[in-house]
Amino acid sequence: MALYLVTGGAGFIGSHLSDALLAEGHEVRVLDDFSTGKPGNIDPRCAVLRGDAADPALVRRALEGAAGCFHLAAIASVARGNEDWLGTHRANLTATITVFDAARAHRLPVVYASSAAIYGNLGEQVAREDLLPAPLTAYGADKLGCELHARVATHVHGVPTLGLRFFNVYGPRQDPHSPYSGVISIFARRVASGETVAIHGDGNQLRDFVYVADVVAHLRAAMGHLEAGGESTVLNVCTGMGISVLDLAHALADLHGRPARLVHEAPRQGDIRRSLGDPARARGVLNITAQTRLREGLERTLASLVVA
Ligand code: NAD
Ligand code: UD2
Repeated sequence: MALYLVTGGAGFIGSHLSDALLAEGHEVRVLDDFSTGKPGNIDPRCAVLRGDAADPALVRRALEGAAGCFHLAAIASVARGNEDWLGTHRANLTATITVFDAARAHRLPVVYASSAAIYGNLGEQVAREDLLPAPLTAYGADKLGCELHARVATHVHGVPTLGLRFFNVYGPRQDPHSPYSGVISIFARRVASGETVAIHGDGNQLRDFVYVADVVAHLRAAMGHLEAGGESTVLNVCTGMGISVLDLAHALADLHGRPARLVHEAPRQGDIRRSLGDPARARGVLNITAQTRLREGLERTLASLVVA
């Protein structure tokens, strides 16, 4: 059993990961500034450090005695990256370099969150890891920067790194109240409370939605891969199947047994038209695939809202 640092452990994905690590008998230390994360997401068995993941002294302290780091802290909203370019840059890239730098001393393995946003607009192509990245947003550019600095961490400083390019993650605990949150949590809450659902643009934009438990399984497998001496690399975390935003709104309304009430709004600036990933490389390297079907994941997400 080991001690792991989870940055962003008060957030949506980080809190599910922490729960899974605790269930396996590991110790978890969370570093979070609570900018979007919530204390209530954190299991009381976790040790908590409150602060900025771009603070070098704090991150060094957070890594003391740890066997590795899952670096998930970031400002995850593409829209916020458009509005606050410099502020999100500090959280999304400077903090990642800070973590790699702190991991240098003991060459600790770092599994970090990259994003499908690094691909940019691929037209009809399915996103494969060997395609040339061409991000279209500050968020995507910073996540690509994380991958480039991970190469430096590995090749110059001997830090094992694995970057996971998450596609659109969804599930319980994704904040349904913030306008910056993921589309499924926003739609699920609005459908459940009988409110209208806002479709940005025509709604035919396509996304590859991956359930949070599957993302957690990839994160754990990635750490296991590095601990076993596996190569440092980047991998997609996706299902390989897409659904349009419009069909998603109808699917959620159907599950709720009521017709969807839709309003169309202006398209979001820089919105990717089609985001669909190829999971083959992750399957090859980590021997893992996303298991949860969209319908099942949506049902669990809706059920969590009813209980909450
Ligand atoms: P989230 O907002 O729920 O979690 C992020 C956490 O990081 C929050 O608890 C927040 O308080 C914390 N944080 C932000 N800035 C910080 C800082 N400077 N110092 C310390 N803590 C800070 O988002 P999430 O969906 O759980 O995202 C987790 C990671 O996965 C992020 O790196 C995000 O970019 C990435 N990602 C998410 C998705 C998705 O669909 N949710 C897709 C691709 C990549
Ligand atoms: C998500 C992640 C981001 C990133 C990227 C990977 C979130 C919040 N963001 O960005 O972190 O890594 O995936 O590609 O999870 N939409 C509506 N109405 C709404 C809200 C959204 O139509 O009320 C549309 C939106 O315009 C977009 C789609 O739904 O076309 C998905 O939006 P999103 O914000 O959930 O996620 P995305 O793909 O911008």
